Amino acid sequence: MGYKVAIVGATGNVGREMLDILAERGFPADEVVALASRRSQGTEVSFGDRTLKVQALENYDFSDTDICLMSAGGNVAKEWAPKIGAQGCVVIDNSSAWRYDADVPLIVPEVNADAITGFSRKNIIANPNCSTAQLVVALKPLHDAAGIRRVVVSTYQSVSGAGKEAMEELFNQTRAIFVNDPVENTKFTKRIAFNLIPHIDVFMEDGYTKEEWKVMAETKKILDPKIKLTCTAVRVPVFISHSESVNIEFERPITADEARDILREAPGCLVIDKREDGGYITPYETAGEDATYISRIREDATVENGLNIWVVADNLRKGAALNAIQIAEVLVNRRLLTPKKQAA
Ligand code: 11C
Repeated sequence: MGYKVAIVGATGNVGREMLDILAERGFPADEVVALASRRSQGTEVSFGDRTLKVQALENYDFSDTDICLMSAGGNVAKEWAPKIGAQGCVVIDNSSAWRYDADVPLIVPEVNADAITGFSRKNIIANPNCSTAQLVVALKPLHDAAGIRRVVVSTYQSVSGAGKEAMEELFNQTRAIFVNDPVENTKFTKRIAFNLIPHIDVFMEDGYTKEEWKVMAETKKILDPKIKLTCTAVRVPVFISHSESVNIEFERPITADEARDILREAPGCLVIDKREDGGYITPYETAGEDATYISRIREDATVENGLNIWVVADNLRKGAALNAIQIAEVLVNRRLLTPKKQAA
């Protein structure tokens, strides 16, 4: 007997990916329910070769649902995740609302699957920010091998991280520039077409943006609080997939060849690293893919035990929907959750 799974935010970029990935991976679900705000009630979404009618979150009873995959933003998560969790349904939330709560595990299965057992305190598990997820998948095997002391990361983040309207804004601005129409910004603070913007999420008091803060705080929670990390997050005119330039200082020596071999064997990683024209990955090539791609592995002689790497992944998949479903798979495979129908 399988699980009953609800997707909250089923009409969004990440919600639709979740439905595709559940079907693709044959997740053991007897029933999948698509939920969103009242505004989207009745909208149809695809699930494998079927179509689901979206129901209103506000009217849905979670008491016979086992897993809720939530991608509906921080405010919805703050209000609804505890209510849903209290009905015995495990919430895997994609927003930042619960990530820093000591009673909520923040999980990237390739990195810290064992930490998942803490979920039963609130019945909530958090999924990290997209730029953190791919970063820690690449850092974990290197940290195990040589001990990471400090990381300097610069992100090149696609517009899909900011939602469907942001993707439309890039498309509309690009078209407007070609046909000489006025260019309008609504979602971004400056023009994104043929430009880039060193600002994602709100500014914090210390001058970092919230996106940068998230990468720093989440890497510590998932991987190791002792790692020193600084981040500059930049929005780029790419539709899907985030890229990261990552400079790493290790405790112990590690060569580029050793790092390449380690990353080749590491879970979730795919190394494309030929030192020749085109011998590296670009974001366009990773859209729709599950792996975290790593290229441009090279030693940094300006610091002791330094390496530079280039990390790219589909932000809607590894950065969000896929990671959430991998978390659900850990619950299932480790028998941490019995389907309610079976338990009854
Ligand atoms: C972006 N990384 O690209 C953000 C989107 O905390 O889950 C995801 C925000 C989050 O704009």
